Amino acid sequence: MTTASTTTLRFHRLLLTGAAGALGRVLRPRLKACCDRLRLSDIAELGAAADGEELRPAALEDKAAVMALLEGVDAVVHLGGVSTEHAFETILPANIVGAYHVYEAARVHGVRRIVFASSNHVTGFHRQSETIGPRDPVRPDGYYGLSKAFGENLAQFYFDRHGLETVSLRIGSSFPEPVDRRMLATWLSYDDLERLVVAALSAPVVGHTVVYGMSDNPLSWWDNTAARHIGYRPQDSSERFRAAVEARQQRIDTTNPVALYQGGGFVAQGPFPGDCP
Ligand code: 15L
Repeated sequence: MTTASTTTLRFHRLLLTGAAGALGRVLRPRLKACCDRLRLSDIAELGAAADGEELRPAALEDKAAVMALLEGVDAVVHLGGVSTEHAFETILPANIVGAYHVYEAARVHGVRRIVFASSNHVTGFHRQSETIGPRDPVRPDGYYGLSKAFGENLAQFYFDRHGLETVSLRIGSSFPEPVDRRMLATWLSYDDLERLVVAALSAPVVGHTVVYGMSDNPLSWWDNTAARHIGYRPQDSSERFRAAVEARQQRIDTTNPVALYQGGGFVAQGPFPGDCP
């Protein structure tokens, strides 16, 4: 497997949660260079263990299971949980209760660092005409974005109270290529995703750092200076896809909230079962 990063950092045991998800499957072969043992967890099927891999299925809402999952682990890449907008009742156990379990288990087991897959949807209700950075107010665009804001606050609290370090990655749109005009700003290539995660694991001191997960896109809504500080140097850009995207999506309806806000379609989802009429 060719990897995009050139890290020499090695943990003894690194845990990847959400390993069966879309980005988990991308990172699984690429994180091996960072560790002797890669522990993989999910509630979905993980396939067969390759050399150096340990498979540990676990539900994030099961505190005892998460406590056992983090035993003997040096660092965590926490992608687990629900990764799109859903009813609050679906988000709560996996993303809110589950994140608490991961941090509590990390504290108990003396884990050094967590790389937390947050999301751009923490700030999705900022307008596309704004340029914002991690110090601007959060404006979550749904229950999913709210749960990621909770995760970032949890990370800050565990650093302030217990010294447990986190890099929260507000991931944009990590797909093989940008498929619409919004993604020309939010796209994060898989190689840059790997570079970002490896930088977040390797930077010597991070405290709790919040960065955006984006490639070197010429159109951008995010000031990502903090990502430079942790050593992230994106090498891909959405620019080479621009002509194809613009040909496919020729008109933008600027009265549509989806085209006004950074969160795109997430800002207009719901109501969900469980919401009051
Ligand atoms: C996310 O947080 C989602 O996990 C992903 O599926 C995309 O929808 C992405 O945001 C996005 O904003 O494009």
